[in-house]
Amino acid sequence: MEYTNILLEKTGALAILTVNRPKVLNALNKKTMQEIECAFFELKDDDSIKAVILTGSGEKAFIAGADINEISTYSATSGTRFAHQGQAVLDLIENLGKPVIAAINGYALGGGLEIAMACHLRIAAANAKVGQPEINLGVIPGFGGTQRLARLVGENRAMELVLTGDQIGADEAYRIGLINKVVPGEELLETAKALAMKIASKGALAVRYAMEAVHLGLQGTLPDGLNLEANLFGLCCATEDKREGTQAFLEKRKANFKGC
Ligand code: CO8
Repeated sequence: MEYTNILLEKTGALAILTVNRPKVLNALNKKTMQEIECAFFELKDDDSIKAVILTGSGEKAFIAGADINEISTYSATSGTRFAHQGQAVLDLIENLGKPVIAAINGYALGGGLEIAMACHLRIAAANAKVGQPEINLGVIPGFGGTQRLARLVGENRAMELVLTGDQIGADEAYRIGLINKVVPGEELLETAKALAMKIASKGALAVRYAMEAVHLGLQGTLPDGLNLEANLFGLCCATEDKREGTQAFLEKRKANFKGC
């Protein structure tokens, strides 16, 4: 697929996907969502890629939400359909099997915050602002915001953000556990890259199973989660990476993981 609204750059084990509609603060229209979906399918199948960074073009915005021009045309039926389609793209990101890091370089509002929350880790520039302003448009979050925000920061904070539509700054977002780290804007991409490469240097299967255990475990009961963890631990024990990781420790050398 030829991409017109995103940029996809691959360097070694790392891919950087940049939403590239700076004139509208990288708002997510249907075409952009299709391109993001296509790119993530490509990255999922590309065994050379071990980590992905998602960011936005320009210095002002990560993603300022779904495209309000399109939302203004939705009926009940098409609104439901597009919410489902958007949710499927975010589910693809969340279940990619490799870490996706959101590098939040400015506004992450509405669908922008929702896509950042579908990523596994979030780093923000100090000037970033995040929020779920949908209520100001007479709608509610539709790309999973009511669900992922409450899971990340708790019902109380999520309810406040969703009902007021207020934006909060990067420091406050960090304080409530919505983002992992705040850095000066000029250090954002390098910090995200360093984190991505640190995780990419681990055993890819262990990384995948760890994400699965945390994410799927949170959807069910504690006994179900513990059972899942034990089964995935057992799967790890069958890998070459486990043999290499434990041997390397015992031989006092650095492990060289192969992802198998
Ligand atoms: N959609 C379309 N265009 C946008 C959007 C957007 N979300 N955000 C900004 N733009 C456009 C502006 O219209 C403007 O265009 P133009 O230059 O042609 O007038 C350009 O981007 C620059 O924006 P501003 O002039 O407004 O820049 P400011 O610095 O003054 O303000 C803000 C920046 C505060 C980010 C402001 O642009 C804003 O409030 N944007 C809208 C934020 C918002 O409400 N986001 C939520 C959208 S709804 C949503 O995301 C729902 C997700 C689930 C949908 C499920 C079904 C599909």
